[in-house]
Amino acid sequence: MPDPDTSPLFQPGRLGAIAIPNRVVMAPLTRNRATPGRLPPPLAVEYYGQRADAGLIVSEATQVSPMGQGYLDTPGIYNQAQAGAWRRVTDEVHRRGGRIVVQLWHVGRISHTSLLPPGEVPVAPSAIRAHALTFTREGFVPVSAPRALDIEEIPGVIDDYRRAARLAMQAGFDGVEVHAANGYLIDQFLRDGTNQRTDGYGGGIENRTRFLFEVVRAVVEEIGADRCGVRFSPVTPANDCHDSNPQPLFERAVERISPFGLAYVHVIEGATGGPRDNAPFDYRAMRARFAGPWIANNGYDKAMAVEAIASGYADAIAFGMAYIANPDLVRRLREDAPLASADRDTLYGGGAHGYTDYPPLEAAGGRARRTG
Ligand code: 8OZ
Repeated sequence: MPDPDTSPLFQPGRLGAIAIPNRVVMAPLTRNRATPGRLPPPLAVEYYGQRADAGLIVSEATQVSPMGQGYLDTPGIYNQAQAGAWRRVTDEVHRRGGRIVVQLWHVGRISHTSLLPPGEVPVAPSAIRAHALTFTREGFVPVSAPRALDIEEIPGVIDDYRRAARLAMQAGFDGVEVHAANGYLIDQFLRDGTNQRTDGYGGGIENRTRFLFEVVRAVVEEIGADRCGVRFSPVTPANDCHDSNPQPLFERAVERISPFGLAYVHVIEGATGGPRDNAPFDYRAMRARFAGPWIANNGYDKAMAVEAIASGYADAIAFGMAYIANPDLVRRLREDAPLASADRDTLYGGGAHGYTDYPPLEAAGGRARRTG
């Protein structure tokens, strides 16, 4: 193991326009604590601020429109009030020396009518209901049946991403991450199990990657390619997404967006938050099709992270669950200190408990101690 000062995990680097002091990324983590206007809660200022020594923070998934919401109490970035509330978060992260991008999210078919504007049903590339649950005011319920987006509606959805990217800059974010993973709207367009359209957005791989391409192009036009990342999950089973042949699909997806000169691509290897080996996939072959920085994610420990960076495969590694209970994860990795484990009962919803009350290591050589 290289000593901490020379380990590649703690060397500075660059993700497009964003200079990072180390290669440890905080992965996006849904926490369901937004306030009624779908604003990040006041406690998010402290929560993200506590994690500011990450090389980069990716915010929790944040919907680009009211139709993009699929779970209770997730924040949005589609109006000025939301941008203003996020500004308090980004100011605090920057004050503490950090960097933060917002993850732009549209859930597509993974939603429930009770979460959408009155009279609306979820929208998707095709009217195929997912075998999936979402969390509503009534607890976990099956997602509602979606309707297929009319081709005339698609430019409006792309404009939702464009507006969100503009608001993200007003909110002081360092950039955005387009959420194209985990079976949500963009992923639904990519895969042949969820996209059975017969127009220019469905059929072969060129057509199924068109919506992704157009969303990324809109964001790039709005804020610049070097402030835009994209996240994929080629073989996750999350949210009932399927594709008959993910290897050429995801290789083409990154090849198609590579010429923009993006800040990064971020890939969840295996099943999101689960086993890394649930399905065969050649991530290095995918990586070879993309000319920019690469963030790898899912189940990495320090040794794996060091190896992934030292071998030239990845530029940074994103840690999800570890960031719930270890606000000072960079320091703990650096010092080989023990990691605290997250309380699963306080992941989604609630207040400070399980959110802002995980303590950092005590000064110099102290042990992690859980209070409260
Ligand atoms: C956990 C719970 C709800 C949503 C994802 C945005 O999987 C999510 C999510 C995770 O990308």
